[in-house]
Formats: sequence, C-alpha cells, structure tokens
Amino acid sequence: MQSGKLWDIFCRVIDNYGDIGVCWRLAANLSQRGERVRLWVDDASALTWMAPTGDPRVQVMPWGQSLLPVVLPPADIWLEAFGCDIAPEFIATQLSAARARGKNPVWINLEYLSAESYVARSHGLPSPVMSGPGRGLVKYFFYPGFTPTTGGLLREPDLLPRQAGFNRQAWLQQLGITFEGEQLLSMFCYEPSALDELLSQLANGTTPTRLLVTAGRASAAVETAINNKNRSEPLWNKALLLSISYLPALNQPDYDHLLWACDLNFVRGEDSLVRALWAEKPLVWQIYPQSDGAHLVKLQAFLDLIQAPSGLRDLHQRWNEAPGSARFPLTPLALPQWRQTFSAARRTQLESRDLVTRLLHFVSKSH
Ligand code: TRH
Repeated sequence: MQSGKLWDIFCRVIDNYGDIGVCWRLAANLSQRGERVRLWVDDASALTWMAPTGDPRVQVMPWGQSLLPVVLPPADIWLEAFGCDIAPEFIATQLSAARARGKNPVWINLEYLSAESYVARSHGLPSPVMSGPGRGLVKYFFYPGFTPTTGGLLREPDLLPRQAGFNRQAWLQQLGITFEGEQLLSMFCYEPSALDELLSQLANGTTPTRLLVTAGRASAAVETAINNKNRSEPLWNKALLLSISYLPALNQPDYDHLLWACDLNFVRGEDSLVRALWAEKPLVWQIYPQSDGAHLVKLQAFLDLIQAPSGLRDLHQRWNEAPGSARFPLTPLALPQWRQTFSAARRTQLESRDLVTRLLHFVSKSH
C-alpha cells in the first residue's frame, strides 16, 4: 500500500541552478518524510550531477508530458515553483480526475526567499483562480522566510546529525585536496568585479589560503581574473600564499560538505545562501541581480536580519556592486567576528520550524 500524500511540483528552469536546486531539495525533503512526488521540469539536465542517484519516491517528469491529455493518479497537492504556471491542459485533465475522487488538490505557489517585511504580510494569502480550467479553485501563496510567520527555510530532519558526523580532512582527501591547515574559502559566484581585488588581498594576506572554486561560472570568472593578473602583474602571488583548487560539479550533499569544510563561503542565489547559513560559517552572498536594483533592497533586509557588523555590510555592498561601493577598498576579512554573527543567525533559525514542516501543516489545514 502506498503511503503519504502525492505531490505534483512544477519547475521551469530560468537560468543557473537555483530553480531546480530548490525544487529537488524540496522534493527529496518531502520524500524523507514519506510523501510521494512527481517533479515536472522543463530542463532536468542539472539533476545528473546535483542528484545523480535520484530518489525512489520522486519521479522526474518531462514538462512536455504535462501538456498531454493523459490522466494520471490525481495528486493531493499542486505546487508551482516561483510563479511558473501549470499547463491548462494538465489542470483540465487532472482536475476532473481529482473531482471524481471527491477532492480538489491544494494549489500552492511557492515564492522566492526574502528577508523583506512584505513576506510575512503575503505568506499564506489566497488568490481565487478566475479563469481557465482551474476557475473556482484557490491558489495559496507560500513564502519561504526567516521569521515564524513566514514559510521558513528548507532544512532536512537529519541535517544536524549529518553535520556532527562530518570529517573535513577525509572529505577533502576524497576530492584529492591535501589539507595542510590553511584557511579554506569556497567560491560560488557570478562575475563579481571585486574578484580581482579579493585575489590580491588573499595573496598578500598573513595566512595561507586555499580557494575552492565551484564548477561553471565561478571557475570561469576566477580563471579569467587570474589570467589577467598573471599578464598585468606576474608577481601578484609571489609568496604563493594563495592556492586555488577547481572543483568538479558536486552533488547537493557534497556541496553542503564543501560549505561545512570551509572557513568562509562565497555563495550566490538563494539555495546556497540557506545551505551556507546551516554550515555555521561566515558567508558572503552575491545576490541574483535584478535590473531595477530590487536585489539590493533584498540584500539589505538579509544583512539587517543577521545584524551584520559594518565591515561585513561593506564587503557585501562591494561584492554586489552597489552604487558608489567601488570607491572604497575591499574590506579585510574579519572571520572571528563574522563567525559570531552567523552562529547567532543559525541558532535563531534552528529554533524555528523548517519549511517542509510548515508546508505540511499548511496543506493539512487546507485539505
Ligand atoms: O544557481 P543560482 O545562482 O540560482 C539562481 C537563484 O536561485 C536565483 O534566485 C534565481 O532566480 C536564478 O537562479 C534563476 O544559486 P542557488 O540558488 O544557490 O542555486 C544553486 C544550486 O546548485 C543549489 O541547490 C546548490 C547547487 N549546487 C550543487 O548541487 N553542486 C555544486 O557544485 C554547486 C556549485 C551548486
């Protein structure tokens, strides 16, 4: 007999890895709690490295199939991620199957994470569906967030025991990295203009540093910056204080391990931000840029939430190319102080219920 509720999760990949990253994590987290998931996605290619072994309770479905008039067992919940609309064809066929069973699905729109105050105001609001085959149903907005009246943050039930059992030396060795006690920094970024200055700062620092650079855009950005520096100032790293390791694409659990292994994590987007928060290490966030500058407001809200000290704020302004920030030199790293900031932030978040617990509660109230 099959147990748990059945979820249809819909994901359209816009760019980068955040959309599918969050949807996979959500699906796997639901599966850990006995739920069953069909994950409808228009581009599942990133899952080959992000989640190579899959999950027995999560079925990855090509988006195109949701356009076909095929009746599947009706799901209890429809969850569209980040405002991607469910195909009307799917709604029409699946809704009649659900009605034949005597129950409409709970329809949820999962929004982007933000620490801004509108999140608590908007979380859980209903939106009646006025047209199309779903007319008459109600969609609910579910906002992830950092406070008890929002949707919370994704966190697996076994996160803390996994962290407690983590062996950094052994994990680094598996990656072929010989760790000799140097400061470890992970780099997951877009193309920050301050990268060049950061590399110089690390090369001229007082401690040996190893930069562990993630695959893709971050590796390309670091390689370009280093090639430019080698041409323009060949002796920029003459004391060899900075060493660089380029990483392969890691699966999601190993990306977590990377964050746990490092003393400072540069992250980007939203999912890696949350994972870095759980790592209890200082982080620097390159927020996903929006053309109207709205991302800087969102960044500010996060820095306010964690009560970031001024040096950490300045570094964020510069790393995110806030207007006027290029006039100032890059803030020196103050890891001991920043560790306290992020330890406190993590403690506060751990005291709150995680996103999936809140989502399951929300669904049980609405069903
Ligand atoms: O890739 P991102 O920049 O995604 C962004 C944001 O989510 C943004 O809000 C969204 O609008 C935009 O995409 C379209 O960063 P993010 O959110 O951290 O997602 C990265 C995912 O990739 C995350 O789930 C962690 C995972 N990952 C791995 O699994 N292995 C790796 O080696 C790396 C570097 C990342």
